[in-house]
Parts: sequence; structure tokens; C-alpha cells
Amino acid sequence: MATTTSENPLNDPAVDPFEVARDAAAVIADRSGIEHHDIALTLGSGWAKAADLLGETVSEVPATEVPGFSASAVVGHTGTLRSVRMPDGRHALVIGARTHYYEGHGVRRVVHNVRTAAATGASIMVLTNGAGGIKEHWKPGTPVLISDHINLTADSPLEGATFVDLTDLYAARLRAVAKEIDPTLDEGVYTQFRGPQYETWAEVRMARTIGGDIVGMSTALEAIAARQAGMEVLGFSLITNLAAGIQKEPLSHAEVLQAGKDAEPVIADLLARVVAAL
Ligand code: 8IG
Repeated sequence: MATTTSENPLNDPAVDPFEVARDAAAVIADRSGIEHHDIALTLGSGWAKAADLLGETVSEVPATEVPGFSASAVVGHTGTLRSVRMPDGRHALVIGARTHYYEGHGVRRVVHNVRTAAATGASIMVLTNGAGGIKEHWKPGTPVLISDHINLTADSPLEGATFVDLTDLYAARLRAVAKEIDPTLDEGVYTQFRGPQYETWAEVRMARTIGGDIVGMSTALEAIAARQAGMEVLGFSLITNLAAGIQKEPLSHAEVLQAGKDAEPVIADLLARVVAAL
């Protein structure tokens, strides 16, 4: 089995990333006693509290003890993989450890959360993030459904001539369920920039011109990997700030974290109710 600590097996180009994901799933099954998870969630900035509302926590494993994962680089990301038994008997895998593309560890490390989720049996992948909003009427603290994405990283989790269809990537079926739970939910196109710098005003204007509504630094690459794995994807952005130039003041990470904190109880409740209905 691949080792987990300083040397991440995903850094070795000769290692099959899907095998590392199977190793990770085996550790989760062993530690939780749950052989099959039904649904998986990656909780980004602002969304962590949802984990407590989904059901009964069966086990919680530090990400550093699961092959291919690493400690979270961002304050506010919890760094565990939690197995939750939902009231209806289904099992959710809650992944609080996201590797961002801007960390520079390569796409295999970025999408390992999704591939591990698929290897645990999950057929639905819920991807959440904190992001900037391009639509002026989205006040900080607004949750938005992701309707589609624009991948501006110029990278892909797919290796070689692996042609994957992305039609209906953010499943209309799942978005309809979410809107039944909260009919006021708005939708938008998520634009993934490399980061970690926030956008210039000109880049935000470009994103808007090409059809983007949300700017962020995650999710699109993960969604592609989820589709490759045959999962259905549901995406949520918490708008924690208006994108540069849409809002007049400069962006501060502290401000972004505060807006996330304030919205946390509301969006946690929303996400838990949506997941229960999927
Ligand atoms: I939270 O304004 C958060 N994440 N790219 N732009 C990008 N990512 C973000 C932003 C933002 N806010």
C-alpha cells in the first residue's frame, strides 16, 4: 500500500492515481467500518458546519492518515475525512481536506478527494466553495448553485487522449432537488482561475464577458474528475465577496473568512436539507 506522510504517492508519475484512491478508500472503510458510501461532499470555505447536521458521525480520520491526502494549506479547512450515517440509512463521506491547484502539487493531488469518494462507492459528489460574485445583487453570504463552469486553469485531471463529455456536468436533476428545498436559490456559472491572487478588475470583466457569474480557485477540475468517475455533481458557491471591480474596496482574506462565518449556520442548514433530499 502507498504511504501517506511526507512523500505523497501522487507525486510519483509512475503511480496510478486511481490505485491511490482505492488505497484511500480502503483506509476509510477500515476506520469507519462502512464498506460503501452513497454520497460525498467536499466542504470549502464557509460550508464546514454542514457536516454536523447530516447525521451521526461514525468515524473521523485525519487527512494525513489517508493515502494521497495532505494537511490543509488554508486556515478554515478542517483536514479530516468523516463518515456520516444519514437518518435514512445512507452514508455520506464528508471531505474537509481540499488541495488547491494554486498549491502547485499538480492536478492529481487536486482531484484525489473526488477519486477517493468514487472509490468508496459514492455516486453523487457535492462540491462546495467560497467564491467571489460577479452579479451585483449577490450580497456577501449568498449561497449560489453552480449551473456550469469555465475552466481557466488551462489544465485537466484527464491524462492522455481521455475524451470525457461534460454535458449537464452540474446535474439539472440535482439542481432541481436543491431548488425544491430552497426556491430562492440563484444559479451561476463558476469560473475557476488558477489563483492564489484574486483577479484584477480586467480579469473579472473578462470572466463576465465570457459568461462567468462566480470567480473562484477550485471545483472545476474536481467536477471534471467526478464526471470521469461517473458521478453526478452538485455544486454550491458561497459568495463571500463581490469580485474585484464589482466591489470597490480591495479584497482581504480576513473579510472573506468573516462573511463565511456569518453565513455558516444558514448555509449548513440549507446544504444538510438538500443532501437529505438527493
Ligand atoms: I472566498 O473573489 C473567494 N475565493 N478567484 N476570486 C477568486 N476566488 C475567490 C474569491 C474571488 N473569493
